[in-house]
Amino acid sequence: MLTVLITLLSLLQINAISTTLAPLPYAYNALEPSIDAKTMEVHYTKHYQAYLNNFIKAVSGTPSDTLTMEQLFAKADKLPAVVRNNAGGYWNHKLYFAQLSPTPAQAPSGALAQAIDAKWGSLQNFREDFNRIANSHFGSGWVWLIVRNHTLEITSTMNQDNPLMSNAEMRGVPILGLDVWEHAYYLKYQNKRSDYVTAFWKVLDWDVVEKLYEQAAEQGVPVE
Ligand code: MN3
Repeated sequence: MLTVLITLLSLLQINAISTTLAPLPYAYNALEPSIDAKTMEVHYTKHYQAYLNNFIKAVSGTPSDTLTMEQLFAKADKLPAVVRNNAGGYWNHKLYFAQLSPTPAQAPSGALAQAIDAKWGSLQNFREDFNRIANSHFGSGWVWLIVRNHTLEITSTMNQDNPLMSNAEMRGVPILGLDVWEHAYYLKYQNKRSDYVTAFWKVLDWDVVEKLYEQAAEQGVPVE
């Protein structure tokens, strides 16, 4: 429980950059059968780790070395591709792994549930919209639920970009992020991305999404 809490707290500090990955707060096989153990292990220990390693290598000794994640993302359009891709890769995966759980809250409650109902009418309608965007996203990227101008929006980004970046089509604070890179699902689902997207909802912990929503609502959000 403490590990989960620490992970969550560090997740909420978007400026925090650590040089090592915290251990995953659940076992690689804990999300079976929704997400298989091999995918989790390779995704966490190879892909996520590589983004962090390559990010540190790319910024070492450069002016970017002293910037926070937030500052880096704010000038993402001016960064070398290697910095932007790996900074995004690190941050996006931090969110991804922290929002998954073997014992997830299956639905939002409180203010987040109200905001989803206000925008989409129901959680099911929201999921249908989100799934449509996730299933039709061309190539590698991410699909997000963001807070923008005090409202919720669904958006997607290419590669390892995210909605905090200056170049994002729709900027806002991500409170839920779905990795639709093939490395996130191919071992188990092959070309059937929609089966992975369906399975994702079974292991998404809405408590985490809700905490991020509350924080985003408190702090205010970037406005175009
Ligand atoms: Mn990934």
